[in-house]
Amino acid sequence: MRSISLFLFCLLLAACGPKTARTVRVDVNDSAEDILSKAVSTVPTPLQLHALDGGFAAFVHFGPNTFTGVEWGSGTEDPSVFELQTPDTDQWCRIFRDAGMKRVILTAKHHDGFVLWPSRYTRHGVVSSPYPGDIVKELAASCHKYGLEFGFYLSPADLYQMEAPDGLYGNGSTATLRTIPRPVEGRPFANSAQFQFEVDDYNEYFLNQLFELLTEYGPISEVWFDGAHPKRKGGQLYNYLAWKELIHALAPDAVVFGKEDLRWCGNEAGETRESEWNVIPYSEDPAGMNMFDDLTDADLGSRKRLLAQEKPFWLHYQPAETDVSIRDGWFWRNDDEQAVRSADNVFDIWERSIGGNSILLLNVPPNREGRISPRDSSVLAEVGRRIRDTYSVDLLTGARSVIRRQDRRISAIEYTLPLPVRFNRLLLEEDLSKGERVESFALDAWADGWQEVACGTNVGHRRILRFPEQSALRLRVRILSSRADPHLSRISAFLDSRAAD
Ligand code: OTN
Repeated sequence: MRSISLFLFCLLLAACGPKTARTVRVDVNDSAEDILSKAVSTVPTPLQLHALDGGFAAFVHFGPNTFTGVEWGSGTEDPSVFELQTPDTDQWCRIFRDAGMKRVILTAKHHDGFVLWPSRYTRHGVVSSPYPGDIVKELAASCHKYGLEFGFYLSPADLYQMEAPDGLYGNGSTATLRTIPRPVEGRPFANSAQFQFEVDDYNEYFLNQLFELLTEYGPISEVWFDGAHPKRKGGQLYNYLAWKELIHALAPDAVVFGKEDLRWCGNEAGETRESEWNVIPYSEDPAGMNMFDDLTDADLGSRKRLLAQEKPFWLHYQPAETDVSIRDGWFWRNDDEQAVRSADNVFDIWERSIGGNSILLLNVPPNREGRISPRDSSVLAEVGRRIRDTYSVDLLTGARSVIRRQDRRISAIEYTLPLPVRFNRLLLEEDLSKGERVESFALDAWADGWQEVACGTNVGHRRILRFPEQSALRLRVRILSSRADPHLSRISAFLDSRAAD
């Protein structure tokens, strides 16, 4: 009888623990301790955690720019420039899969307004080009075939809809009640869902295209909204709250980049923060926000930053996505002068982003044949080998561990190995259901006494610490500062045999 009551007590205790949520309000009277406790209670949704777990994704910039050699089209391109013949999206996906990528995001419509699928709502796309196919459908099928998730980039900026005489972007139309999707003669939808929104012409157009992509190319794992604007016109505003309602209804397993789910890391150079906190302060509740500013500061979520916020404010879990191109530019231009990053460089970005509490979205632009070029594919193959060779064998397997506590908090975890190991990587993960807790830590190796080898700041979803090769029988992770009792879900050691010391 006693054990049952103890079990029930523990259940009750767990149920009475701090409530966790994706967004937590900080009230005017909250103390510094309250704020840190609420920060720890701010945790990812299952979809955000899935995106972090997937980690490494492929971005695919493909369209008229591939054939014109510019980075930003004008919107006045003749669709005949898209002289695509026999694209091989299976080849793309084999290369992405072998590199260790888990998701592919295609520019279904870039800023130039040219659409890569036979949309009902514009002829400015593949239907008017020499290519008779549907790139979005072909890539979605290849992703499914090779076990990759599929997402699409749909540019809010649309130069064709700005420049065309009957363009809808910034045309001064008023918001009236519109039914989405707008029926088109001879092009019925298999999905009978209907929505009503009070929107202007361009937002109706955008919602109709979202409906096509979300219902005919799924399952969709990520919708990507670029915040870039080559031009503006007519004070056009975006009704993201309507877009969001459609996405949540039609693609419940999709995260949205550029809005409350995933945020831009703040640069396109593959640079990463020393401390990437994903618990971000906002002055209003992100759930009701229509526009999200670019967050580019070096410190977005440190204890100092959070405690300096004017109360009330909201704490919001919002992972960073590091988008960077393998090439000099987002689109393929040529295979002689256009630079391609080395495998060392890509692997370095991978370790700093995936190992820095972020998601890595690496752009790999197909060439004019609709294939990934040899230089890019060989870099990606080497990166895949390097990841597997370095991170497949956890050198702490079989180690005996001891947890040390101080003031009722974990202060150190010590490992004793059966035989000395050579290692130059330490990988830590926090149990994010308990929040982001560790603020700084150190790694010690035993050599006639504990010698500090390296140190780091926050951990979050994953932290990879890199240091000169060590050989030791014993190692220790010391927690130097934390917002609450740490809940590390993983501590592993690895050896990158190709690393330069
Ligand atoms: O000129 N730009 O628009 C630009 C230059 C350098 C880096 C970024 C941008 S735009 C920026 O792109 C991000 C994705 O890489 C996000 O979409 C941001 O919202 C957008 O402002």
